[in-house]
Amino acid sequence: MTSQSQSASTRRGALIVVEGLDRAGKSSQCEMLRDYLSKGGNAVKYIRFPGSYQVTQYVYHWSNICSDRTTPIGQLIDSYLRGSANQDDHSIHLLFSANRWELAKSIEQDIASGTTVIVDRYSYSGAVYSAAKGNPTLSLDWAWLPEIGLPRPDICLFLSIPAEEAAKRGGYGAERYENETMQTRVRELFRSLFDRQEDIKVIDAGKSLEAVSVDIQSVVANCIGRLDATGPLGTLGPLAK
Ligand code: Z5A
Ligand code: MG
Repeated sequence: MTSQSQSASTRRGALIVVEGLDRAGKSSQCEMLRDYLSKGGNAVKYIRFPGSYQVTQYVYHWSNICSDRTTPIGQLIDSYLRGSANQDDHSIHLLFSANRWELAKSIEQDIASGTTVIVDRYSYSGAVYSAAKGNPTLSLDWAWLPEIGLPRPDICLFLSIPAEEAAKRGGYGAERYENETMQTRVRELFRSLFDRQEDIKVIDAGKSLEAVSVDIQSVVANCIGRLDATGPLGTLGPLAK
């Protein structure tokens, strides 16, 4: 079989990004979606950012990926988030982006070979959290620039949750961005970013875990069903003006 006819016979996987504020339930929902798709016979991987691409056992319908912030870049980010190391705002921003770039090729290869990849936080968090710091030389537009050219999600699910509901889910922890002021700015910036992006699907994440999961399954099934018509995986472009 030629490589051309091989690729023509392999249906590509979908790139699904899950975004949202702290405690919106992103990681819980990514895991539930991974299990749901795996049980349905799909090859599926799950990546968390900031983190590393750790492929563990990969047998038929079962796969697992976790993030443990152990790549050299992941470690720098981890110590910054925990407050044990300081970084210039631009510098840490570019490290978050580099953490995505170091995995971009693997993501593209997985998608091309028919694996659906679920990503927990991506470029949208990257741009928004950095811009939320209010540094006058770090605007949302500046923050988006290093993301241009990364694999573009087929769909980005934004888990929307009121601040009061998020606070009930365990409150804010010890990490750098986990405070009310930062979270309010982040919420506003996600809104401005999504006004300038396509393929964002807002999910009401204030419902029960199971109800949110069912809503996500339906959106994702629709996205996977449209893949043949969607064409090859795209790349992130500049923000609309
Ligand atoms: N960051 C950045 O600055 N630049 C970047 O490029 C990237 C990230 C990628 C760490 O992210 C920080 O990195 C983050 C942005 C910044 N800063 N902050 N703040 P992270 O992804 O490692 O951590 P996180 O997402 O903020 O926190 P989280 O705790 O992992 O949130 P979550 O994944 O959305 O929620 P969860 O773990 O699934 O659930 C949280 C709790 O709520 C848990 O007890 C659940 O059982 C409960 N839960 C979840 N869903 C429900 C429902 N539906 N009902 C009731 N309870 C629920
Ligand atoms: Mg999480």
